[in-house]
Amino acid sequence: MNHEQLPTERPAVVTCGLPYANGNLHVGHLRTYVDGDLFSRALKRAGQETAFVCGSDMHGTPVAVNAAKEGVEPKDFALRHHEQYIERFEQFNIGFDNYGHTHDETNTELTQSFVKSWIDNDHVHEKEIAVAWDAEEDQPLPDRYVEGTCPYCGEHARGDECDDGCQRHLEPGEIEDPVSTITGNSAEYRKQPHKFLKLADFQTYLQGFLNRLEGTDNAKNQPREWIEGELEDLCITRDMDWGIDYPGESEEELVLYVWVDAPIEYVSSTKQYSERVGTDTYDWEAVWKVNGETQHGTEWKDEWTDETGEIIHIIGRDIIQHHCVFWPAMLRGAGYNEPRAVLATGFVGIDGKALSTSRNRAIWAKEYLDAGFHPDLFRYYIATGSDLENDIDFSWDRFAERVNGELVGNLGNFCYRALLFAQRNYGGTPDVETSKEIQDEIETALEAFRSAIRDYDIRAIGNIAVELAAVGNEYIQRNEPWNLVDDEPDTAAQVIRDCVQLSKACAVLMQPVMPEKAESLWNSLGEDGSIVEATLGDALEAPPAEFDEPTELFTKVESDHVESLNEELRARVEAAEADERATDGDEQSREESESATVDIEPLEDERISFDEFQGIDMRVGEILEAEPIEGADKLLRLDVDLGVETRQVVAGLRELHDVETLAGTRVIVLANMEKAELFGHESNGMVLAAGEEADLLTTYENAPLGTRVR
Ligand code: B3M
Ligand code: ZN
Repeated sequence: MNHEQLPTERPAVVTCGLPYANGNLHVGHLRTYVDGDLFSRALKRAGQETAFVCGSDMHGTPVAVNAAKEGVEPKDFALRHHEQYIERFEQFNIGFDNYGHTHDETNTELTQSFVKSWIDNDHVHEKEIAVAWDAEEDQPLPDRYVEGTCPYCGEHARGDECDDGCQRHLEPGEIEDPVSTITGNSAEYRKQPHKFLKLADFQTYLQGFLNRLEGTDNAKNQPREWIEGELEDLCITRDMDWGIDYPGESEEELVLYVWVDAPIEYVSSTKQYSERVGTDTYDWEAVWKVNGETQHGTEWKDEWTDETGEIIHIIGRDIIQHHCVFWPAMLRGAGYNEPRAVLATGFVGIDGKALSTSRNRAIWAKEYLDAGFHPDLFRYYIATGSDLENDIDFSWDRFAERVNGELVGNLGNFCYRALLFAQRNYGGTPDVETSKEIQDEIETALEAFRSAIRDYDIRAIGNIAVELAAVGNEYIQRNEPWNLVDDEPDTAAQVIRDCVQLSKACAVLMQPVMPEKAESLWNSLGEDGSIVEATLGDALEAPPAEFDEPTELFTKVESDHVESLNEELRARVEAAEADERATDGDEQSREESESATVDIEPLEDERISFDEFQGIDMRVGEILEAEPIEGADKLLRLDVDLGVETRQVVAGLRELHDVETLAGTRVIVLANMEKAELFGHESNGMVLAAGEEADLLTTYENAPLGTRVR
């Protein structure tokens, strides 16, 4: 059974990955929060009862290691950053309905009740395992206290995550060539008893879960590989003081692994929200439980039921495994509901390179605000900068270009022109009905908004108002009302009436992405109350007959401002790089991986001749059929129509694209690629695609199949 389309009659919760309370937020961190805020506002706007919740991630070695560097207690350290995050999120108009933290009482209690429930249902067992140990300091080295080589991909990795390489979670003892991050000594392994969640108990369940899961393709497809073969146990305890105690009597020494209590904060934060507003207003149990109760046994929920709420997680793409494998197993083990959708976003790079906090190639959230830019401009840039799964590059040049073109030149310009003309000539909204043409345009935009919600297309939601303003600009330009006022006053009134209505629709539709700017436009239209209360239907209701002279919505970003910001960033990056070269030539930046991203390859120096290019035979084709190749996780067998013949091509698209949707896609094929045999299938040609995510090359219009590409 498939999920019913959004919005539904049931309550929803939208969550964002919890930020570790261990540092300052930069523009890369902000991406998921902007996207989550936008999506939850859009859902509310579409009539879905929604809570948007999150909290700070206070525990684990990410916090303990950084606190130790400062020589302060982890709790004080984490609380300080927690307070700072609250302020920062507010400054970016990220309006959580509840923002808690993992160390508070609600989460401590709920986490322990989850673990007790796993124990009671026989999903936990104890094993002795080898854990990394610093012999010199005589202390265990959990997670980020140790670094080494990933056993899966060979890249440099931290104790519990391969964030430079394959992004997999690593269990204690798995990392190779372990080195203590405290002393730099080679670590040794020692035997210690630990508690484990038996993920294998949930193997069949997880397969079904992934089939039901909605959201981005990476979240739906990547985990399939990770649940092939028997699922290994998940170690849920650590030898540390800082964390939530394991709820057993004899295990005082052990705290729970940070990835146990962190996602449970999603539930705790929803619970706190419910307690604050009252369960009549929002009932957390109606979302997180089935029929409001925890469920156990094998019977329930192999299919979706309509007795639950809608759980939607928005996360960075480096924590897909935690959210699409561990978390649903944790929920099910405790008898809770499952996520309906996981949206995993790409990273943010700076000026075409990976963001790196250690190299100071970062734009900090505070720095953006200090530069004097409105938070909504950043929100717009980030939410619409690429499709959700792809990386976004942030550069001040591109920021200025987009703000000046799309916001100042298009959206702002249209609304200002329309309202100013209306106010000066009619004192407000002209007293006529909106034309059919413009009503239809608005209805089309409303439908695009609804359909983007159904598709979790955050970028499309963010773009709609700007697209509608483009319609308005074209309309006002085509009708030239300023030439009509004297000779054709009725037509002039009609055109302006339409433009005022379009401005109102823009306000309603832009609110999820630019809430504060939408509120200003709403005020300019003379509307009562807050735009937060407005419904989608209000986009078609007449604005007040009278309003004051409008103010401009956006201001142009000046080029000398951009130049000075670029200069500042450049100087800082250079200083950090010089410093790094001077102090430690070998030590590669580890934080690089925090957003390993758009590292663009340098352009090829060597030129090819026109004749050589003529030897490359690229053709327009269309995929007729796509099917997975047995035993090959990444490969698909494609039949591609090249007009003159149909070719079989083997392509590595399986994990990156939704196999069902490939048939019918127009592609570009390198037709004279030498033949190859892969997993017993002949590959006769190569389908062209860009980058790590295999973004397929296609045609702009409809050149016939077989057409040569030059
Ligand atoms: N605190 C941050 C990260 O790994 C981590 C997220 C927890 S979400 C439950 O991106
Ligand atoms: Zn790896």
